[in-house]
Amino acid sequence: IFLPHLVASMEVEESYIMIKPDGVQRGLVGEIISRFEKKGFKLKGLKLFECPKELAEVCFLSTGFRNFGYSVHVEIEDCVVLKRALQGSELQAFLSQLISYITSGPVVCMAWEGVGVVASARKLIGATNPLQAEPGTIRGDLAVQTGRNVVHGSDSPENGKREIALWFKEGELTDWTPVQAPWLIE
Ligand code: IDP
Repeated sequence: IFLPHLVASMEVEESYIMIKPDGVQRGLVGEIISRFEKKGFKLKGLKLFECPKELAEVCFLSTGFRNFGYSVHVEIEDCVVLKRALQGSELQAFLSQLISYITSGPVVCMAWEGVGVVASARKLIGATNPLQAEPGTIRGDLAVQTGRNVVHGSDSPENGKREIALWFKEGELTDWTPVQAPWLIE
């Protein structure tokens, strides 16, 4: 989903950004990281990671439900029950597709911090369907299909925090002060 109403705030926020397996396979890691770096956000966590199936399920169950018109917040414990209930359904087939995509190769997990980073990152990334994403955005410039849209970005500050906690272990995040900080924020 694209959230044009998500207006950049003046708050310092965190966003979970992930380069999906197609972005890694296509050699776009440097290009994508560089767009966030050049904008002026601060990288707090970075790793190449093979997403376990269980984590993919937690992340995509809510997306799957949303695409079918339901608003559901899924926790890890709910997965087994939900998956059983969905067996044989269209929603389950869609979910399996999303899960095999995200587990098909390594992903790059990132935690970015900055003023208004959540909405700004969504703008840098562009619309979910790359054919509708504006030129100049990551998806607009580098992708053609929703099912291969190279990058993920959190859709709210709350989800930014939640997703960073889900994808990173304690000790994998670093707090530091970039020397350019006073040249970016007055
Ligand atoms: P977003 O990534 O722009 O926030 P969401 O609607 O949250 O978009 O969907 C999450 C991800 O699920 C998408 O980025 C895309 O990879 C995948 N996805 C969503 N809808 C479809 C679809 O209709 N076909 C294939 N993949 C989809």
